[in-house]
Amino acid sequence: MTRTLHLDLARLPDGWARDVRLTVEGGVISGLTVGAEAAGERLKGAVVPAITNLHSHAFQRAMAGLAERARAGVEDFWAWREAMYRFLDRLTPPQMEAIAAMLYAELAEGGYGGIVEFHYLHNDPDGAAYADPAETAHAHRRAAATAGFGLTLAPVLYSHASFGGLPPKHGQRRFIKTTDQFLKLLEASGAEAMAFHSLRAVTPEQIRDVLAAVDPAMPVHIHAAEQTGEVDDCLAWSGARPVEWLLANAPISDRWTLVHATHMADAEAAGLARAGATVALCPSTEGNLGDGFFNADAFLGAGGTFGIGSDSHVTTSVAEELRWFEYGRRLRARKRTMSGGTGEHVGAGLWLGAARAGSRPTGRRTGEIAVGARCDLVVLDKDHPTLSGRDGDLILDSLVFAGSGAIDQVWSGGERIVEGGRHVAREAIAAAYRKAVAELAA
Ligand code: NGQ
Ligand code: ZN
Repeated sequence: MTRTLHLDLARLPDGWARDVRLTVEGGVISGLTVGAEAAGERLKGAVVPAITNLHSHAFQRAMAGLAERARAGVEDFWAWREAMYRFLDRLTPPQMEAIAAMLYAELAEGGYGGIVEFHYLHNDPDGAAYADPAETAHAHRRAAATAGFGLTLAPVLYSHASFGGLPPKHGQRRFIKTTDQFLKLLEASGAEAMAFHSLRAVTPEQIRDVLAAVDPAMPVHIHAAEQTGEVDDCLAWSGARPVEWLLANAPISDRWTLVHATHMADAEAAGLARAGATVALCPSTEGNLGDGFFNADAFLGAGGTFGIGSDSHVTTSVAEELRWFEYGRRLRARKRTMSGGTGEHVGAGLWLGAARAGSRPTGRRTGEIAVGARCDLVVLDKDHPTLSGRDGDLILDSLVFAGSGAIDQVWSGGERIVEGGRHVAREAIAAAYRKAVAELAA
């Protein structure tokens, strides 16, 4: 189906333009004319590219806020992880679907147009494969379809508890696959991307065998160097730090997305940037879990690319993630306006950069209002108080630093999924979500 959209005001890759006509075919922008006569559907306000969320464990949305009680001495990342494992004791595929649909609807309202689902919840509560091994993958596909949200499914290989191929723990039974089972799952789920959970969870042989078996263009995702404990364990195992090990032993390239990459020495950060990998930063989760702060100076100084994931989903707002990143840098450096080149609008630079970063991790062009890119758009209400009197890139600076209430519409793959700031199917999705949460609490 071809559709024609008329954008009164839009942020194109090289600047703002008026009266932009888009033709959209199969969810992708196939034509773009600036200064066009009004035709088709008119989008008032200021239109910017929507963001692809580069990292998600959708089910964790339903436990956001449930692990926030102070317990002196024991409250660290690994204790949170135990709480997360317990949350999985009973979770069913229909509950996963309801939670994911709610999450995707809320993320759309927050400015995202699509998501990479880093999906490792493969097995039933006893740790046995479902009759259809892609059962839980399908649940996420249905959720994305319900929300009209662009999905890049990245099934995850998770085989071991820690470095050196240690046997999995009881709490990990729902994640575990062998290499062969995983390759079958990739097929059965129609995966667009794939993931190794972490260097802790797979062996070097598994990385080699999987990469030899899959489509050489398929995007690859992996968690790396999120916690100092993981860095120490990696050093003890190999003599190298996680990102250092990956750069030396895996074919890291622009096909790869490293999630977090929190603890990098300057040389690792520069090496990762030079290799062309994308970093999926998850600032709100990294803050929530007390991970540490990304080595942005070295990585960005070497020309590195990063995008945004919301990971455990303690917030669903793009602007909040970007703000956390920028404020983390400012707090550490005791300076202002850290990100971007001299004279650049920091909020605009962060937003547009995070949008563009969505292409390689998903394997499809997105994040720009340009011919050949997915039609993922955010329409901002220029009359909203936070945007009143703002023009040009001050619009995006104000969106990022003054609150995201101005999001009026979001389009994903050429379809409007948010209108008036609310997901078009929010009511039905929320009813199913409430039912799932009530079952889990029972
Ligand atoms: C995850 N989350 O896969 O959900 C992980 C916890 C792990 C974060 N790392 C499990 N934030 O890392 O072993
Ligand atoms: Zn993660």
